[in-house]
Amino acid sequence: MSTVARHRRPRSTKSRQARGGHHRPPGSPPLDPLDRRIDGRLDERFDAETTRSSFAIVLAGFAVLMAAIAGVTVLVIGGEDSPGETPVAAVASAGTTMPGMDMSGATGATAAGAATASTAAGAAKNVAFEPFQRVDPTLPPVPPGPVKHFRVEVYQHVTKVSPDEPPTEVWSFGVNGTFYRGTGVSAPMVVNVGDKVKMTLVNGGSKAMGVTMPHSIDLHAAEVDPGEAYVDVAPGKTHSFSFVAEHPGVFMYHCATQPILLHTGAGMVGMFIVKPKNLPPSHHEFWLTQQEYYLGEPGGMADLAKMEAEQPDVIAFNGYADQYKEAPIVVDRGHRVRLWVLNAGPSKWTAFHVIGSIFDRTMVEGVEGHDAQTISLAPSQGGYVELTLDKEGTYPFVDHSFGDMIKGASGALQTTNAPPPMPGSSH
Ligand SMILES: [Cu+2]
Repeated sequence: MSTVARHRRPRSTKSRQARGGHHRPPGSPPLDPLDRRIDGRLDERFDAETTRSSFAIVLAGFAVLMAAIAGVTVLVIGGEDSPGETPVAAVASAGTTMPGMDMSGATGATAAGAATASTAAGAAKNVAFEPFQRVDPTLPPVPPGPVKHFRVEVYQHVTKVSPDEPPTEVWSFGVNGTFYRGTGVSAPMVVNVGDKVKMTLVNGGSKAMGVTMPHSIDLHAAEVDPGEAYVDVAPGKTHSFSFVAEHPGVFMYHCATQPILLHTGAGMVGMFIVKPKNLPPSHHEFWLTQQEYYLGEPGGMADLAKMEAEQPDVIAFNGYADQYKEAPIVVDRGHRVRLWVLNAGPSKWTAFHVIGSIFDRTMVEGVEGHDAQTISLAPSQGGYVELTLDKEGTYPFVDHSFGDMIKGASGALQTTNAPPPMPGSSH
C-alpha cells in the first residue's frame, strides 16, 4: 500500500525544488540523502492522509477486500482510485528499459523526474517536441587522420531542456553526425594540441535541420581573421576555414551572428577541447557544458528580454536540467576521474564543485591549481578538474552559486557499488 501511495503523489515543480535542498549552506551533506529525508517526511504525511481518507472505504468494502486477498482485485481498485498511478508506473518502466541509459541506482529518481515531466508536458500538450534522451557525457575521441575535420551543422529544433518546463525552440550545432536532439546541448569537439583543424559550417544541410536564418561559428580555439572565418552563412550554405590548434585548453565556440545575445542565448554555444601534450591518462573522462536557457512561449523562440535581464529559466549541464542527478554518471571507486568543464553562458558565471570530493588538480585557462574545492568560470571559460572517489557513494556536482543550481545545474557521480538508497526513502 505505502509503495503504491508514494507513487501516486504528484510532484510539483515547487516541491521538487524544495527537495533539492537548494538553500543549504556549503559543506552540507550530499543532495540525495537530503532529498530522501525530505521526501520521506512528505511521503509519511502523504501516507497518513491516504490512510485516513481510505479508512471509510476500507470499512465499507471490508467484505470485498477480504475476498480480494489474492491481490488482483485490490490492484484494479487502486488503479481506478488513482489515475496518476498508471502514467508514473508506465514512465518509470520505460525509463528503466530505455536503451543506452545509465540507470544504476537511479531508477526511483528517474521515475520522479519523469512524473514531473509528464505534468509539464500536459501543460503544453499541443506542442510537439523531441523526446528526451540522456546525453552520454563520455569524452569523445580525437578524430583520426592528419587533419581533424569537423562538419558542424546548425539545426533549429523544439525540445525540452528541463522536465519541469514546457518545450522550447533551441538552435544547436551537430558535429560529424552527432546531434543531441531531445536536449539543448551542442556536440563537443576534441583535438590534440598542434593538430591541423578544418572546420566546415553547414547552416542546415537538409530540411530536417529546420534552419530559417543565417548563422555562423566563432571558435575561441582558433587564431584566425574573424572577418574571414566567422562570417554569416545563409540557410543551406556552407563555409570552411582551417587553423592549427596551437594552444591547449577548453574553449567555447558559438554563433556570432547578430544579435549575438539572441543566438547564443537560444542555444548556439559549445565546447572545443584542445588536449595538452603529455596529459597523464585518466580512467574516466567526461565533458560537461553548462548553459543557460531563456524560455519564450511553449515551442517558440527563446526570450530575448530575459537574456538582456540575465534571467534564465533553466541552467543545465549538457542541455537538460538535472539529467545526471536523475541518472548519475557511474565511475569506479579509486580511479582517476577527469571532468572537462565549460561555462558556455552566455551570461552567468559559474562555481563548479563536487560535493564530498576535492580536486587534486585543476587546469583553468592555462592556470594550474591543486587542492581545490571549486573552480570559477566566467562566461566562455573552461578547464578540467581531476579527482578520485575513494569511498563508494554518490557525489553530487553543482554550480555552487545556489540560485543557479536550482535552475537545473546539478548532477552526480556515483561509484559502481554505491550504497543503496536509505530505508524509508521513496527512491
Ligand atoms: Cu546563429
